[in-house]
Order: sequence, then structure tokens, then C-alpha cells
Amino acid sequence: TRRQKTIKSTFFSRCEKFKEHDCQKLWDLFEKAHVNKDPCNVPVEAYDPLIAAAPFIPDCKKMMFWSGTKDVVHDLTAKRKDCYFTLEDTLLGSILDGLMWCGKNGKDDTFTTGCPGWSDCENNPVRSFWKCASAAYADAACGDVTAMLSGSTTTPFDPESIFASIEVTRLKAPRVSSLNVVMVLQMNAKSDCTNASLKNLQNQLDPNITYSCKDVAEHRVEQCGSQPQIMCGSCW
Ligand code: NFD
Repeated sequence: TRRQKTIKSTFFSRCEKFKEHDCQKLWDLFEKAHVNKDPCNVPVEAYDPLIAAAPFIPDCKKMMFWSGTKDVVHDLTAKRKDCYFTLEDTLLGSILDGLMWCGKNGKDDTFTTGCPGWSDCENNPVRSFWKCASAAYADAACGDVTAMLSGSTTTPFDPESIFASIEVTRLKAPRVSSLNVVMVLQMNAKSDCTNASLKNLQNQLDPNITYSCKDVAEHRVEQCGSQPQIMCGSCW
């Protein structure tokens, strides 16, 4: 069908921007995870073979996590690949970012409409994929890692988020030495580094990982992207 061609061609064109990967093999593994299944019954493990076939080889020292700050983070990382790297800069993360898909019982296709939304059922293909990919991404982290959280909510460290429920608990010392939270403050911010939810973050974090938090105005994050002469360590 026309629909299927759209996600398939997006998948291949994004995949082919990365060198040395067998995009057909990745597409087949991608489809195998959800095709011909109830779209509310695709467990996280269904995407294990896909993730295993596309190993994460990020520069583990530059790893950036985010929650509630998608646009700010990606505006920055698009311009400062010398400093930071996100899941969406990995092969699978960049292929599937922003896409929606599912299979259906008794059908051999991947669909992009009529699929369950993020919160309609827990085990939907999109949510299961991101959980699976986030776990593998966090497992690969090393050194000093950064997390950009949003000061625009009352709970910047939201227990329901993937950052809180999957990524933080997978960061392990001594491989990871520090977690540096950047609280992105827009005008009329609702919370900052003193927010109570950040106590939960510290409690969940491996005690041998050094925690820090810094309140940073959004325009300062944007400045770091627009002025490449700023050294990575001086962005905020
Ligand atoms: P988030 P997070 N309804 O900003 N990651 O901590 C709908 F429709 O809350 C990357 O959960 O941060 N969509 C991606 C939702 C996705 C809803 C997930 C909702 N109620 C996780 N809640 C990605 N690239 O798409 C969440 N979403 C979707 C990894 C929505 O697309 C990254 O490594 C939203 O933009 C990052 O460190 C996205 O999930 C961390 O987990 C993120 O929700 C961010 O997950």
C-alpha cells in the first residue's frame, strides 16, 4: 500500500545516511517485531533483535539524556556534535525518531495510521521500541553524562518518564562517573534545581555517581548552539 511505502522509504533513506549498515536486514528485523501482532501486545523484548543488530557505538563520553526538552536538546546537538550526542543521533534512534507505526493481527504490513497512541496501551510498538532503545543507550554511557530536564513542569524528574523509569537506573559507576543535570529554564519556569522530584533522582542514582544540577536559561543553551567557538565545557 501507499502508506507502507512511506514509512519504508523513510526508514531506508534515513538508514542510508549512515554508512556500513545493512538497511534491508534492519527493516526485516524492525517488521518482525510488530507485523501480524496485536498492536497493544508488542513487548519491549520484541525489539531486542533489532537493537542487537545495530550496536550503539556512540562516543560514550558525550552522552546526553533528556526529558521534556526534546526540541531544545536536538536544536543544540544538531549544531554541537563536537560536545553532545543523543539517542536520536544513533542509527536506530535517527531512523525512527518522530515516526509512528504498528502491525495488525492477520496483516503482513506495517501501518502508520490507526495505531495506538503512546498512552492508549502500555505495550504499543512505538513505546516498546523507545523503551528498548533507551535501555541499550543508557547501558552504553560512560564518563560524565548530561541530562537536560525541563523547568517548565512541576515534576521535571517524572517517575513515568523513560528517563526516570529506564535510563537513570541503568547508569552504573565506575563506568559512569557523573550525572550533570541541566535544568532548562524558560520564561515563567515552574521549577529549578531545588525541585523535590530531583531528590528522587538522587535516591535512584547509583551512589558512586556524582550528581550535579545547574539552572540554565534556555537562551544560554541556544547560544551554545549558535556560537561554535564556545568550548563544550563552557556552554553553561
Ligand atoms: P519525554 P522521556 N503522549 O519528553 N526517548 O524521559 C505522547 F503522544 O516525557 C526518546 O520519557 O521524556 N507521546 C524518544 C509521549 C522517546 C508521551 C522516548 C505521551 N504522554 C524516549 N510521553 C524519542 N526520540 O522519541 C512521552 N511521549 C513520547 C529516550 C514523545 O514522543 C531519550 O534517550 C516525547 O517526545 C531520552 O533521554 C518522547 O516520548 C528519554 O528517553 C519523550 O518523552 C526521553 O524520554
